[in-house]
Amino acid sequence: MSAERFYITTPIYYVNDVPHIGHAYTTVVCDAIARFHRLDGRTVHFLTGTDEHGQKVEKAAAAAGEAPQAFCDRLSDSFRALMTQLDISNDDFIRTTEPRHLRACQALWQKLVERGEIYLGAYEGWYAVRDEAFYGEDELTLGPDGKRRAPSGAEVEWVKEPSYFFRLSAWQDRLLKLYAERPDFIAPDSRRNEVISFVKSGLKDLSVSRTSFSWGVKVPNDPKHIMYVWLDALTNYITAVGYPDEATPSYRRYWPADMHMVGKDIVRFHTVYWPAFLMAAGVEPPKRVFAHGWWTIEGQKMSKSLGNVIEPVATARKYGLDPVRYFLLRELPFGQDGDFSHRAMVGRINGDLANGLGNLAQRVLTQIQRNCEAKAPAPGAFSAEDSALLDKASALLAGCRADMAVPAPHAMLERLWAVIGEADRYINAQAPWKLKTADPARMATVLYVAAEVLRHLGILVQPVMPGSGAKLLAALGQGEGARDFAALARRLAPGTALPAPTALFPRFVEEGAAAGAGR
Ligand code: ME8
Repeated sequence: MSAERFYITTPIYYVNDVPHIGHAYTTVVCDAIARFHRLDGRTVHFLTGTDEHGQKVEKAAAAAGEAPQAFCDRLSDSFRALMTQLDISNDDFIRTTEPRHLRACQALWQKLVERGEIYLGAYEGWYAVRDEAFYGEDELTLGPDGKRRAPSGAEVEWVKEPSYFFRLSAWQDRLLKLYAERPDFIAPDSRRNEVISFVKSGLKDLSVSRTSFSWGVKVPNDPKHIMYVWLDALTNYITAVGYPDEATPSYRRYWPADMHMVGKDIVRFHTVYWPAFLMAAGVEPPKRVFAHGWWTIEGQKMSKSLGNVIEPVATARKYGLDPVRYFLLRELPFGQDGDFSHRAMVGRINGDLANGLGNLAQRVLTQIQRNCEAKAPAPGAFSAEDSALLDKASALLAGCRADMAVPAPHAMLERLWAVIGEADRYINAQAPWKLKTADPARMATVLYVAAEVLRHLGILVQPVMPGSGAKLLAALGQGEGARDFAALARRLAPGTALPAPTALFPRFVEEGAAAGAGR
């Protein structure tokens, strides 16, 4: 990974409702990746935002009895607040109702018209408002309630109206060529295979405008039509870096994006429609689209009707922000589906965090505080055990880089936690508390080695748990200038003053169990 810039995006979220844990998940994943690259010395541009047009949002605004723009302003604010509440380091927050975006959409449309990629016709077929997607008859199932549904479960309705079409059918071969030439354009492989077989099965021209409602970007020179919300939404990724001003420094620096992170539900839009729109307009497609899995909640699909929608801010308040960020990234192999359960969360908090990293930090820092005059001790010659552990800590960076290039944040965390386990075993074996009077010089070496390993862990855990990583580094006397990955090449300076440690991760105590736990 030698490129010095890195542009990563989340999907822009529909403002038909307030944020839930799925939105938080994608955003936290991107945040960890963005922070990782920043700490590794790259110039990162991390984009997130809200998708505000279309029939789904228009209906939600009407149901709330509000004008669409006022409704969007309110809901978009709740997503913007989410970014602060989850400690998200996004560089920009785009809203599709902003003037910069309307301008970019209309410019892209104009370009497609000029290049003969858009023509006027009439659409007749099925449409699912919930998915904002068109479906073929063969994709639908007829439920016992007599309603036709899309594969996602969304109800469809018959739509018949004049419409502009994008010549998607003409892009089939060029899309297949793109996938063949750039095997990592779609990841993971299971998604790539699905997309390739979908495209091979034949592409129809895509309806890209609607006339039956009005909440959207107007088609240039034909304002009865508004643009299909996905053409509008996808364009956000180029709007944000300056399109249509292709000569502008941010556009030249950041486009094509290094990674569009999406959920598995919206792969087709990002890997078929989006590269086709861009190639048709003479714009370079993004480098990569990664589709992650979906969370169920206590074994069930998350849904409003089941009343099990997990609200991210309340969840962070209950368990702690960094523990939730850790859980989301550690609990499931990235790319696969997983289950969000209270039990699993508490297991991670008390096991991995309180008993794992928290306990290691506490025992090492407390001994230094008591027995080394609250200063990083000066080590003597390293034993084979010392060197073995230090080498494992030094090897972490290369391993973590490989994990985050996949990206596999769960693997990065497993790698860090394997070293936590090693460090625990090392301290148990070396028993520095027994050396205090018998061999204080050896005690100093052991505690130095342990503190140096903690410093590595503190630096490398920051992308996932920025607050806790910073707290651990502060407890090791490491200021802001000593917290990036370049600092891993240096060593903890003996004599560094270490402030009195405070617990990194409190144990999670179930309500009602508190009295027992206090005894
Ligand atoms: O699709 N588990 O917006 P959206 C994991 N506006 N991730 C989940 C999830 C779950 N249960 N539920 C949702 C849209 N997500 C469009 C995108 S982009 C140009 C336009 C996440 O508000 C996941 O990332 O429905 C999914 O792709 C996204 O939320 C859908 O958000």
